[in-house]
Amino acid sequence: MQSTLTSKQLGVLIKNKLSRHYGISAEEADRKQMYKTCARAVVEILSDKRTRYYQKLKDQEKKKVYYLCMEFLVGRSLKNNLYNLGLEKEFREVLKEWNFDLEELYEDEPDAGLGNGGLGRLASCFMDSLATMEYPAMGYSICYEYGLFKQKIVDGWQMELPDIWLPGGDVWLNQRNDLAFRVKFNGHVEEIWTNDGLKTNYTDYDEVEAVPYDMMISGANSEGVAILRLWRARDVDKFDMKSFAKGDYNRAMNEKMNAELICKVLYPSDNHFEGKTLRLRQQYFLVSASIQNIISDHLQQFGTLDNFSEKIAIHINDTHPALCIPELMRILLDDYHYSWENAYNMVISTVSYTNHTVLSEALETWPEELIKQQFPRIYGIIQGMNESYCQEMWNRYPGEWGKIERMAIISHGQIRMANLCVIGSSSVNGVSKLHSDILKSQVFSDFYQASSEKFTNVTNGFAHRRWICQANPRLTRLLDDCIGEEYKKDGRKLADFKRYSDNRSILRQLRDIKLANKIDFSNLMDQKGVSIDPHSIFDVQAKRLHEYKRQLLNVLKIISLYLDLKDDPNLVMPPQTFLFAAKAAPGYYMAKEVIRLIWHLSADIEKDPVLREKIRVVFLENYCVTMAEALMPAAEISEQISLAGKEASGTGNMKMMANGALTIGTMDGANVEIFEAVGNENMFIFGMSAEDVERKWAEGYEASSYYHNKEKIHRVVESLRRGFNGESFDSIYRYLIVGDFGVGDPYMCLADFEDYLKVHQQLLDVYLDQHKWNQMSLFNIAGAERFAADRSIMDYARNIWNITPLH
Ligand code: 475
Repeated sequence: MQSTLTSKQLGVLIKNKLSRHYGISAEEADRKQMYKTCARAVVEILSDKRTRYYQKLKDQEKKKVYYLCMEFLVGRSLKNNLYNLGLEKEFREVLKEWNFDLEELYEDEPDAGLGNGGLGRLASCFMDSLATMEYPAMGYSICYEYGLFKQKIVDGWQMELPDIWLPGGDVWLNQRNDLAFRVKFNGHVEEIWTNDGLKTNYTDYDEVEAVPYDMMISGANSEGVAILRLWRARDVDKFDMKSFAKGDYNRAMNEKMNAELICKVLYPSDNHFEGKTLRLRQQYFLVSASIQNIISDHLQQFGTLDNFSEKIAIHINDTHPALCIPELMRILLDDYHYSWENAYNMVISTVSYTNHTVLSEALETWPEELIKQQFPRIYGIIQGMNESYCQEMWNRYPGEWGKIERMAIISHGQIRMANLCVIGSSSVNGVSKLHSDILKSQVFSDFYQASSEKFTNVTNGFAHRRWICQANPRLTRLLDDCIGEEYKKDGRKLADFKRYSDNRSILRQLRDIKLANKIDFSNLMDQKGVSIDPHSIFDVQAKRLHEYKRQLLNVLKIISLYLDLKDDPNLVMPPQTFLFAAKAAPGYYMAKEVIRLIWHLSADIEKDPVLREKIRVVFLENYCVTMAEALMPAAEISEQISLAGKEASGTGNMKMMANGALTIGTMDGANVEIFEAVGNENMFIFGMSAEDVERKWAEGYEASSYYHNKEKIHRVVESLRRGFNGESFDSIYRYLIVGDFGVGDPYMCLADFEDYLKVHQQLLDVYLDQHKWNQMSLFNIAGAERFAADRSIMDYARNIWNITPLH
């Protein structure tokens, strides 16, 4: 239900809070104080709503899902919650009386950037759907003190600055000291025989306290409120009084620093495994606190764990929380004395796992020794699971050593988290049809043969209320007028928009909306000192910087246009602005080189008055959720050009299409399903398919032969050596042509280059036919119908978690 507060009641609520927290009146408050006060008012409204909702959930004794993820890329909360509560109008009115502008207050909220990219943003979109559709659910993660770094570009170099989000972000967090748990690390485990059999004795461990900070997320136009529980580490009181008394304050404080280090900072690598001990400790910290919390809640409600897997689903988002499998085993075995077999079955039937990447460098493997040292009991359990699984496979596939070795959890001194997840859960899913097929046929093919029933697909989605209704109010009004408001609850209704594909007035309005959004975006960038021509085509590639995503291929295309224009300044070409937004992992050299190339190419073009009338390149600094919310509605061309087979799904592709951008892309990830949705006539597909790529590798791919034999490629690659804006890019030339170990161009940019150029030209030709373009745009908006996160969540609920909503 929408909240029924009147403006008057709201006014009283806000005034009381201002007085309590600052001792001031509304007239005396500054913007920061007013933002925080509004946030506190919303939190209070949410608390009441949650109390009612949780009572109902409890009464109905419904099965719940717990979603464990190391990342939630939340972004801002004030606007989202006001929108979902249906209170934007009331807040706007009250604030106006005191001369505050709600839109300005929104800008005072820092982004909660507790995630890297796709995986973390997906988790946040899912929380919105779970709340809106009133599924019993809770998210668990870590309350990082610093979120994903802030990006600054200095002379083309990416600099990383700390993201201090808590001052300003903390108003959304409700500290729950009453729900703290202790997490144990290190120490020793002994096995002892007692009258009741073999017992384990765990001694000499270090303890850290995990304190939950709850963030509430309102469902849209529903009674639901989801809770995202973020754990912070706190020193358990082991203050060293002796050292303190001797004046050794440093030593006295040492313990504390160590404990609190755990949730200091989010690791900034996306699609890449970072084998740091602190990261492993973060993972166990999340998992242990969450599982203890789940068990204690369950016992409180039911008084027994015998019905645990009937009432609880635990979902692990990628392998990062994989240790929840042995942790749950540990508690069932050691604390509640279930037999190994019973515990094992309970765990498997409770846990499900989503894989988000096939990149081998992202696969988590931890040294056995490290796991043993950090969590000795967990290590013992993993060993036990490994042995029993290998034994089972040995019975099924006698003599097939190679196969069994590939499926083992422990091999060559390493613990393979993906294998642990597949073995320890009842469901394994990929995030697009193509990706799930690749999991079955390649990454997990042995497991698929052994237990095909575990494998399934759930194509990703995006929170369409956030990414259409809140981010693009103009388009929302048009949709409301054309198809009514039902699509807000039921994304599939967006398909009704197709009816307007021949309506010239609607198509013109679509064009006007896009232009207005582009002007808004240009104005926003103007404030940051970046000038963009809103009348040029906005060609957007916004995503993490990664070789496989091939920002470089996009740059090579732009360089080709650049060289064409240098050769013939009179060449007719519609003005285009190529917008890049991307953070590179701090230690990722090639990614940073690509940013430098984009930056210098941009500077080079700016110096040429003829060129810059036709093509401009803009690198948008510090891409984050809030910037994406402004950028998606302004995008006209969506660049989704990963090497086929590598992008698990992509979700920016969905957000841009839903805002009317046309996709130029490869048959990769969810692009394949976008293609199914809109058809060849409404999308620009180019390049090799995933199968073509496999074949090409098998045949032997030689980047240098493209370089030597294809004139356009030669010209572009050569220009890298000459450089731009006075900087040579020999590093990238070498990456493409020479490569490490003689394999140049590992993501096959050159193989797809010519087709990409050709299709880009076709796209420009269509752009000149505004009517056709607008029609295609409309089909994309309507076709986004199947990518609402609500649909993904219904798939998970029905096919994996086996949960039903409140009503
Ligand atoms: C995919 N992150 C997108 C998105 O499903 C997909 C991995 C290891 C360590 C740290 N971070 C990661 C990812 O694997 C990740 O973000 N994957 C992304 O998940 C949601 O849409 O294609 O690349």
